[in-house]
Amino acid sequence: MKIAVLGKPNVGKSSFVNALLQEDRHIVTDVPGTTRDPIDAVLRSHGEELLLIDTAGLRRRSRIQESVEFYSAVRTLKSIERCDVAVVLIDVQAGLEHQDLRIIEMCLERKRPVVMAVNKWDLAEKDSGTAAQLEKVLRDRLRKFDFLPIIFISARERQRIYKVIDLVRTVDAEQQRRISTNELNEALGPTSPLFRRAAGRGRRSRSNT
Ligand SMILES: Nc1nc2c(ncn2[C@@H]2O[C@H](COP(=O)(O)OP(=O)(O)O)[C@@H](O)[C@H]2O)c(=O)[nH]1
Ligand SMILES: [Mg+2]
Repeated sequence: MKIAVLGKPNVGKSSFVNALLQEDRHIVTDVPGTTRDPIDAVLRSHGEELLLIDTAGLRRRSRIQESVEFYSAVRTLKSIERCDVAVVLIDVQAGLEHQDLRIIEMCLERKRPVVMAVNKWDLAEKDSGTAAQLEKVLRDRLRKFDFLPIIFISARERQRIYKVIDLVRTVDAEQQRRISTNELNEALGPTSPLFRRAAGRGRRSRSNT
């Protein structure tokens, strides 16, 4: 299974990949957006090899000769096309922005299931209700994508990072699932409650005209 790690620069993609690998294969620095030279990495998990695809932004030389990374839709798209499942990271302090919705949309348009991981949870001021409240806010913002699994993680503290992989497995299994004709008929066919309700509505609207 190939897992793309997506998100804007500085949300912690490389840190997340490093945390899973427990080694510093990727260079992470404290200067925003200075991760360099991403390499695909293999994570062994439950006797299986998972390919992790980090997505670096593009680098651009600024006036002060510093290398600054910026979000690149082209690179994101390349990662999406190579993957089976996408993990979209956001920064808990930045919240969910238009750009993040665009990344999620790009994944789902290409039929790649998405797990949303809210990173830097260690920096959030929180009490026992914070995660539930924030999850509700995020689902409202996600609108038509509100079905996505959402998990709060800290790549720095390695908090719940393997739970992300569990969720990846779950959404991948859902994606692989084939529904038999029988099951489909039962869900949508003439004997199903859904069908009757639809038919009922149809009759009512005809008799109204
Ligand atoms: N506090 C905190 N900082 C993090 C966490 N994950 C990443 N960072 C920091 O965020 C910055 C950007 O991380 P990086 O992995 O390079 O982000 P990328 O551009 O998405 O690959 C670095 O300074 C990291 O140390 C986290 O879970 N908690
Ligand atoms: Mg990076």
